[in-house]
Amino acid sequence: MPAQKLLKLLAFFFFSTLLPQSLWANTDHHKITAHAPIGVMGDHMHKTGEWMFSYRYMSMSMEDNLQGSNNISPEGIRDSGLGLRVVPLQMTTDMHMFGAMYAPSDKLTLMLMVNYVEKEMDHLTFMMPMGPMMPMSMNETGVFTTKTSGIGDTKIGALYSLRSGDNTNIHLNLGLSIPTGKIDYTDQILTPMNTTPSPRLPYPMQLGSGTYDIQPGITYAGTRNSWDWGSQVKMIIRLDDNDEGYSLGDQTQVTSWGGYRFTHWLTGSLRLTYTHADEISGKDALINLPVQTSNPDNFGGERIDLGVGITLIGSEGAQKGHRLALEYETTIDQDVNGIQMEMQDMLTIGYQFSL
Ligand SMILES: [Cu+2]
Repeated sequence: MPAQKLLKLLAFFFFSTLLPQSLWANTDHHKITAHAPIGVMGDHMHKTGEWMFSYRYMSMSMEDNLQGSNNISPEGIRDSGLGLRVVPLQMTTDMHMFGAMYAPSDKLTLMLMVNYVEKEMDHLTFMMPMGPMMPMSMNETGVFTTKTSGIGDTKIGALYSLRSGDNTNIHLNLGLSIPTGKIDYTDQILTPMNTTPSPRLPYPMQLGSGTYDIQPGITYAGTRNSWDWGSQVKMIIRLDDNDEGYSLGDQTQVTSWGGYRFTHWLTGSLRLTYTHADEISGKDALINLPVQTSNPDNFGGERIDLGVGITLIGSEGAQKGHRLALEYETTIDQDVNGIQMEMQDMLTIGYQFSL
């Protein structure tokens, strides 16, 4: 790992852990169960015998293209000399995530998460001149949209408590992603030859990784007075190539948040997330279109997202145990491998109920 990346990781730990500790170090023992912003998974544990059910809706939006960290236009991509004739313009990913948590003991919380995913991508096709006699110009274009939807990968996990104090908690995250999402979706496209076949769609339009992935991590969370904060480091490690002959890139994510409780039923939060992902290794022989998303090298990179969130907490009567939360994240810095679409923002709305 290059020194610059290591420095970024250390900076996150400093701001999330040491700084808040020293700012708010006092002897107040007012204990509340703090949750991270709704976009963070596996942030909290439960007490023996407790169940929690959750539903999250997450919408992710990508638009325009980057080469490294610089913007590149569709014409720039066409003229890049890489033989690219189809350019993605926009992509939305909507996910419906259903989760359950159960704690057989105070030391251990088990998790299950099932996803339904919908993806949509708009493209611009630059038509090939159809021969010397044809009047069609180099700039003739067409547009088309591809869509996929279905079950995504299923995640099971265990949270194991390393330290449970009055004000701070540390636990290990041990996750396994099971490849229930299909990776052979097809849809109709518009080729530079003005034909409309339905080939296998490029990697970002598939709904799963096709591999068993382990997801180890560690989470630190603290709370004092009306403040709470935390930090989580999580990795995704692909165990093998999938049946189509590739594996998505491994990923490391560091996220740190701070929250403030305005009243007993309302909290607000700020969060910074750093994500590093590798390119795809291997190749699906059936993904072969003149578009950047068909090239395994045009995957991975790094990015920083800034999130703002609110959580409504039901603490009395019929609302007890219910939470409703929203988090909006926007990408503030991004550096991609090769040419890729630019991440714009993410919205997560979630409902949690514990008993
Ligand atoms: Cu929970």
